[in-house]
Amino acid sequence: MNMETYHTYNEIKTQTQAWAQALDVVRASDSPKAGDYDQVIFTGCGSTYYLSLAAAALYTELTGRSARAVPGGELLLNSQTVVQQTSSLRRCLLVAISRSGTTTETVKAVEKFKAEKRGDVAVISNYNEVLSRMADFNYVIDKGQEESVAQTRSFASMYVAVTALCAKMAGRDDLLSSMSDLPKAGEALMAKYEAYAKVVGENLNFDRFYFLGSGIRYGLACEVNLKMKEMTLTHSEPFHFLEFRHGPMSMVNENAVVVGMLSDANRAHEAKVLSEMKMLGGTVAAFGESGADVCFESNVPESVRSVLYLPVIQLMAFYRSLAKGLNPDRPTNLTAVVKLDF
Ligand code: F1P
Repeated sequence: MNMETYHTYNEIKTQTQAWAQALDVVRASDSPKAGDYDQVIFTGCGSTYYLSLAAAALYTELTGRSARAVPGGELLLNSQTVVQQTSSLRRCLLVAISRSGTTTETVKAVEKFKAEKRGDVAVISNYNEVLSRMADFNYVIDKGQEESVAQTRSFASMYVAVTALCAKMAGRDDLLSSMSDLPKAGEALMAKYEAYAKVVGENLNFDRFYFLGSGIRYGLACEVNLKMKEMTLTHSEPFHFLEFRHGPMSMVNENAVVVGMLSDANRAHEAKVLSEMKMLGGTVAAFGESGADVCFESNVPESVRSVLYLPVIQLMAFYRSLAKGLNPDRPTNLTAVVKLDF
């Protein structure tokens, strides 16, 4: 089968070009100053909500300031549970993330935020659309644009952008410059591990996938879980590592794959969970900088290299989709953008 006939495959395999553009765009643009804001909120829908979860955790880790992530629909319909009444001096920064820049909940939520004069808006998108036109700080990564419905290249490009933005707002130019090594590391990773992704993806004895990720990686665990669900119609769920023992691990058997997005900082605790799941008959797929089934070997600092968890798992979902006779470019029941009558 010729993989290049699928948009999804081409988009996954070319995504590092979009990572590079994301870095260029953020480096060249003005950025908000962390000290100007009482509250920082990240928002998006589906994939871009999960991106927001990852971004909020990273923002706090790098700046030491609190941030939170909410779905666009929640910010629109339940903003009273989200937006604090900030002092007039220091306001709220809303970071809206959207591949299309036209998702109704996200657009309406930003319109409401601005109408209520809550603060400033930063937009990260792959298209210069209505959302970008409302931005005080606008980051458009057009090389992340894609034909397929499930986000792969687009998501990764926006994640690199928000990672760079968090580093910049934290005043960590050292981290920002170290990110230049990511595209090369991503290329090497896909070249080395595509075969591994194919073997796991094509094994239809597996009927359930669990994605474990903690700290800055939990939002990414939610995203790759969505990829597996959207592209392959497989039962899958994301969890924080230690949470998996508190009930969900009852599902682990020889038909289960447990994907572990290992950190350096908490490697011992996380690896123990994986070893226990192997004892229960599960197949473990560990990802990390080193000492894992898939090793990044990037030498990029841990806080700014998490995009490297994505490509091999995206390929795994792609190959499973084909093995199940599905079309990864056209996930069942889904459209590329959700437009609602509000
Ligand atoms: C977000 C979205 C997601 C969905 C899928 C397609 O659109 O519709 O809700 O999970 O990934 O994209 P956008 O606001 O990022 O364009």
